[in-house]
Amino acid sequence: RELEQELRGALERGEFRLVYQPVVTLADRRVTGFEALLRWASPRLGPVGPDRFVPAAEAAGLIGEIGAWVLREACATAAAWRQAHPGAGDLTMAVNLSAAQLTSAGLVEQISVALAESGLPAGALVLEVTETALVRDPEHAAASLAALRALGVRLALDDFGTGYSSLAHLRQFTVDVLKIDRSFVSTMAEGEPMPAIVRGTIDLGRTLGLEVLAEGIEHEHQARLLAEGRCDSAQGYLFARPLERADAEAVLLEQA
Ligand code: G
Ligand code: G
Ligand code: MN
Ligand code: NA
Repeated sequence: RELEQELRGALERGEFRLVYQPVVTLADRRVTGFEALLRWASPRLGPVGPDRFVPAAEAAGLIGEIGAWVLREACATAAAWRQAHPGAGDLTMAVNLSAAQLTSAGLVEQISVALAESGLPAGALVLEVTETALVRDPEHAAASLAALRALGVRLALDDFGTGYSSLAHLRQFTVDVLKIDRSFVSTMAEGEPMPAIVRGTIDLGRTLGLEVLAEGIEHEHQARLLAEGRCDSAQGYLFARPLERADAEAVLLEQA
């Protein structure tokens, strides 16, 4: 198909880049890390979002090399930022993994290479997986997560609550961070108490000793309520959109 056709060679032609969305602490709104988000500017098709091209790259058998590039680029960037910005010595970098990536044979090797080449400490890399990806092949996924954990990287459960959320999964798939999906945050209305599902998810995460991160914060009242509710950290347009590299660096300079 046309998308797959255009994807072939896109990496070599330099058509991919990463943008970086800040992660902030809710208590004092400091940037503690970034989530790397892949962008593709196709000369023929224009900008295409990862929602469309990641599945196409999987179908075309290209997700392995694209994913490896994302990991190398994100790790190198994080390592450079930690060195250049005195206040960013503990900065984390999160990278999204699709279902096919999670269970691919080369993943552990790709991550080891990205860490070794960049010098980024494993604990600074966060790998985001979705429940949907985990339940596709649960045994294989659990084995992959265990292997990743053994490398010392951190694991985040992305879009939490939108997949086949079950408490059994939280036991079967050990993670470090719970990311509350933005569809739940968007139900937080001004002047209203915390929706029970958000409250319950924060409490569940805390009880399990996980870091709880809320996604898609667009309004000040949401940030305040989540902070009061002891949610640890957040991402969202209220704080920053996904930023081009130079703009992300400016954010780090500002808070140095
Ligand atoms: O940034 P944006 O809203 O366009 O992201 C849309 C979706 O694409 C999200 O679900 C996000 O997790 C996914 N995504 C973004 N970057 C990457 C990437 O580098 N690899 C994979 N597998 N998914 C990504
Ligand atoms: O599935 P995942 O959580 O990885 O998706 C991340 C996507 O969410 C990115 O494409 C990013 O552009 C988008 N995003 C980040 N913050 C906000 C926000 O505050 N509101 C909305 N609508 N989308 C957001
Ligand atoms: Mn994500
Ligand atoms: Na998400």
